[in-house]
Formats: sequence, structure tokens, C-alpha cells
Amino acid sequence: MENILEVIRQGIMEGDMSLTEEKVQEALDAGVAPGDILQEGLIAAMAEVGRLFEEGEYFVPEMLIAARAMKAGMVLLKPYLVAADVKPAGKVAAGTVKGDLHDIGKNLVCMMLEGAGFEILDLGVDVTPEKFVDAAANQGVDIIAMSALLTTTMPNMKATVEALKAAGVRDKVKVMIGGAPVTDAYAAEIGADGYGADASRAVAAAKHLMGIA
Ligand code: B1M
Repeated sequence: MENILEVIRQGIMEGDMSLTEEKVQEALDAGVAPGDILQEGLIAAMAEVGRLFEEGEYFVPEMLIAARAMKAGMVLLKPYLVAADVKPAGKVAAGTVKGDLHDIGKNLVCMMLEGAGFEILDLGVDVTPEKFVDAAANQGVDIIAMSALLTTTMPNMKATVEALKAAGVRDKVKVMIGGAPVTDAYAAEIGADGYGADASRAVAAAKHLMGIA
């Protein structure tokens, strides 16, 4: 079993989608527990990718292709995880804030979070405070994750935090933010709970907010 999980990890780290798919299917057919394939295959590989990114050995393209391979494996694994009732690390509603159409970084953050075992509700781009509030109120999410790439749209993060408060759901969720112009200080200023400078640190922040790291 360890050997096939090692091959899955290697496949993901090298961004080899077809090898990842083939080996995830092989592991499932061989009766390896879906939770083990997730934890010791997909999640372990993406944790290593995050580490290499932080150490400057991997860059955004390597992270993107690794995440794509992980997602391909996840598509096969998901029905088995549901059947085995494997619980996600937490549910995250992620979106780029109102007025902002940049989604490359947000998508990468979503993929890395998924690779860390989180369930993602991707709200897309140009997401209004009302849509974030709806996710917090009605979709059972643990974390609201907002991305902004424009200095002109950053205030919509604050507007969303205020809208969550006004709707009485601020305490139901944690709020984390990120994006090129966003800083830790800005997160503190608007009353967000967490901040990630990049996709790898976003995973660390989300885990911290869920009390799992
Ligand atoms: Co635009 N753009 N853009 N753009 N664009 C920037 C952001 C800009 C810095 C370029 C520049 O002038 N040098 C500038 C903003 C200036 C400012 O506000 N200070 C700018 C501008 C001005 C604009 C327009 C206004 C241009 C115009 O039309 N006049 C316009 C706005 C449209 C709109 O949104 N309403 C516009 C449009 C576009 C395109 C559509 C052409 C395209 C976006 C395509 C897309 O996303 N689908 C685009 C692009 C590609 C860029 C640049 C070149 C690259 C952004 C990117 O994808 N980076 C960008 C310049 C730059 O950043 N060098 C620029 C790669 C990505 C992996 O990084 O998004 O930073 P990033 O995400 C990182 C981290 O920030 C972090 O993790 C990610 C991965 O490590 N992160 C999070 C992101 N979200 C997070 C959330 C978290 C945690 C971490 O927790 C929730």
C-alpha cells in the first residue's frame, strides 16, 4: 500500500495527471481506504508542494500543475469519500470581491485548500457582500475566504465583514483574506480573522482558523 501512495504523491508533485488518475484508481481497486488515499496520497503531496513553494523551489506554475493533478485524483476519489463519510477539514466559501475579476490567485488558493482536505464552495468573481452573507447564513460554511487584487476593490472586503455583522452571522464563520495588495495589517484593520500572503500560507491560515494546526 505504501508504494502505491508514494507513486501517487510523486505523480502529484510532478504534475502528472494521468499517472495520478491511474494510481488513484489502482489504489481504490486494490481496496486501499479512500481516507488513506486522501491523507497519505493527495494531502501529503500538496503539503510537500506547499513546503517547496515556501522554500522557493517551486513557483506558481509548478504549484498550479500539481494542484491540477491533485484535482484529477480528487474527482475519482470524491464519491468514495462521500460513501465512506470522510469529513472534510472544513468548508470554505471563496470568492473574489465585488468589482474584481482577477481569479487566478483565488483559484490557486481554492485548489491548495482542497488539496489540504477542505471542501470548497467557489463563489467565483465579482462576489457581492450579500452573496458572502448568503453562504455564511445558508451553506454551512466554516470560513469565508475573500480575494482582492485591486486597491479599489479591497474596501469591499471591509464591506463584506460589515454585512456579515449586520446580518448577525459574523460569529458563525471565520473570515480570511488575501491577494497581492492585501496585508496582515489590513486584515487586522477590517476585523478579519486570518490572512495568507500566498496559497501555501492561506492553507496554514485556514488550518489555524479550524484549530487543526
Ligand atoms: Co489586472 N491588475 N487588471 N488583470 N492584473 C493587476 C492586479 C495590477 C497590479 C497590474 C498593474 O497595474 N501592475 C493592477 C492593479 C493595480 C492596483 O490596484 N494597485 C491591475 C489592473 C489595474 C487591472 C484593470 C483595472 C486593468 C484595466 O482594465 N485598466 C483590470 C480590472 C478588471 C477587474 O477586475 N474589474 C484588470 C484586468 C486583468 C485581466 C482580466 C486582464 C487579468 C485577470 C485574469 C484573471 O484573473 N482571470 C489581469 C491580470 C492577469 C493581472 C496581473 C498581471 C496578474 C494577477 C495574477 O493572476 N497573478 C496583475 C499584476 C501582478 O500581480 N503582477 C494585475 C498571479 C496570481 C497567482 O497571484 O493573484 O497575487 P495573485 O494570488 C496570490 C496571492 O496574492 C495570494 O495567493 C495567490 C497565490 O500565491 N492570494 C490569496 C490571492 N487571493 C488570496 C486569498 C487568500 C489568501 C491568499 O485568502 C482568502
